[in-house]
Amino acid sequence: MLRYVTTNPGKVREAESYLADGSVSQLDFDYAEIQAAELAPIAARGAREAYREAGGPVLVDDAGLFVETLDGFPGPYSSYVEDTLGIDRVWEIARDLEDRRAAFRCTLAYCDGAGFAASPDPVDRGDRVAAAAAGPDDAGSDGTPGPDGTGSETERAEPLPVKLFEGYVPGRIVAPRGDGGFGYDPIFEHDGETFAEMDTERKNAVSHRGRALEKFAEWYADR
Ligand code: ITT
Repeated sequence: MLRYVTTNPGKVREAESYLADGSVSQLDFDYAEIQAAELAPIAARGAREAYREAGGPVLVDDAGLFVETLDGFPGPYSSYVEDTLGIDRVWEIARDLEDRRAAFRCTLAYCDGAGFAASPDPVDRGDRVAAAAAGPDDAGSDGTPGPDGTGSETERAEPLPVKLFEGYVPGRIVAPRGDGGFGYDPIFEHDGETFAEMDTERKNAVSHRGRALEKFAEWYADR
């Protein structure tokens, strides 16, 4: 069974309509999020860690809000910023900007321990040089587990391949409106409505996560 790796029930609600009943379940697992300017390496590394935890196929969902005139802030730090500042203060910061364009991005990272045939969606093969240089302990955190879950040193220096599916939606930051959704939804407007004013079906039809899940579901049906 595929495990959808997240601590956020809002993401699971949105993912459910793309993934066949009974074929997926939530894995409430808080993988370590490395610091990076982009979502893909964070999600890929999280998928390797979650695969080792689950011992079977996993799908990690990493998302963020990128405000254009703040050079993409909070981006990969969206979770930290929501927890510390909160969305009302993010709105207060954005309110004074002349240009409040922003985008949500979502990266889904899939790992099942095997390799991937070529397809348009990218594969993260990890940074083998850095993994090898970091030595067996750190390389082990990215490496291929052997039958006993540890692997030989050579195996551990070869990170597992992770397939990536990306989704994006443009919009702008507005004063909070709406009661639905989660996270930054009340301050993100797309086509005249905030995501918190849309029900799950309508948000999915246009959202970063909906786009990424659509690509994943089509690919996964053949796997
Ligand atoms: P997991 O890492 O356990 O999946 P999380 O909520 O921390 O849960 P992310 O790191 O991907 O997930 O999310 C970064 C932040 O962006 C976090 O504050 C979320 O609430 C928010 N976020 C993610 N997707 C969102 C969406 O579709 N609408 C609104 N906010 C979203």
